[in-house]
Amino acid sequence: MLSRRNFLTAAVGVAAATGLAACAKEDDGSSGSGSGGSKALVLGFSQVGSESGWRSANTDSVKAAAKEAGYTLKFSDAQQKQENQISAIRSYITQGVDVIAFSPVVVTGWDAVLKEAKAKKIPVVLTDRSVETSDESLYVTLVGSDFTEEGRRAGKILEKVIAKAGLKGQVKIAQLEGTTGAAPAIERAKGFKEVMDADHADDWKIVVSQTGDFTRAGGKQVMAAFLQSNPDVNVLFAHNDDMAIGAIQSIEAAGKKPGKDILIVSIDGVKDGFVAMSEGKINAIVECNPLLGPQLMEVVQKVKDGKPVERWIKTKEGDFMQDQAAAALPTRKY
Ligand code: GZL
Repeated sequence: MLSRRNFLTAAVGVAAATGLAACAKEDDGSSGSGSGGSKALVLGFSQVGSESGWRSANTDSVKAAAKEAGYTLKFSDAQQKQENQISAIRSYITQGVDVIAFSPVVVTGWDAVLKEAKAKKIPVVLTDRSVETSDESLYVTLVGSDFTEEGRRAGKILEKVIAKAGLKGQVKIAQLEGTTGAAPAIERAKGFKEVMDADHADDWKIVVSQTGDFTRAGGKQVMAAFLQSNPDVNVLFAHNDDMAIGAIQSIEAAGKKPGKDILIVSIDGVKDGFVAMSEGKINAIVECNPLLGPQLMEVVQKVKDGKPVERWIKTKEGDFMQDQAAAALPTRKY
């Protein structure tokens, strides 16, 4: 797995290569005029898809921040298909954009297209998710969360949830994994397992684990199957709120009470997740902040200007127990 090195200044001299961008047409309506009549910076952005509330909030943040910055944004939605992201990146290279940014749907399979961008001296910025590559010059920086830490935080907050619920005896965990091969799925599972192995080797067990692909439909379908195969599950760890919300539908259809018969810990912190928490159906949420737009545009400008940037720009995020949900809801931004 990529060793994300914190705060190394990436030499961006190459990345700052002028790469004169053709004056781009508006692809997405979120184009700017640039400042003082100069050509607006042209940013090519390939988004994973629109699979979850988190993703929609992330897209909104990127588009709003690009408009605010006066950039010409060329935006594409890959519908969670890597081949669509690769062809979008190739088209940005052909168009000669100033900077390419993308959230890679999975960690592997990017070297070839990133080498093409490097050959054309177009700098690449990763946002949200990371890639596995042996050639660290293929991208300048990652703007995103520490998913392994999110997994650890989920394990630690589950301890509080179990104590608060007074759950005794063997903790039988069902795990709804994110998209297979995606950095958040790999790393959240890894972080959660670290806590299990270190502190709960004898009383916690993941009895069933499967991907729900970060979607509500996936969470609902897979949880229904879990309840058939493992009716004695008493905890659900979902890699995102959308899968947890889908799972809640199956838990209730099985005549069980989510948040009581099956304790639920989830990750993201989207509004619907907080609503479910305020209704007592989710017990705790580990926040994963999707509002990356402003930070991303700041980095994009620095990269264009050839200024050094940190190798990993982490997002700040909190953890929420059920009794905090109602008070937090009115101020949630996504
Ligand atoms: C995490 C992001 C994940 C969210 C899901 O940064 O990549 O993808 O947790 C989203 O909701 O689909």
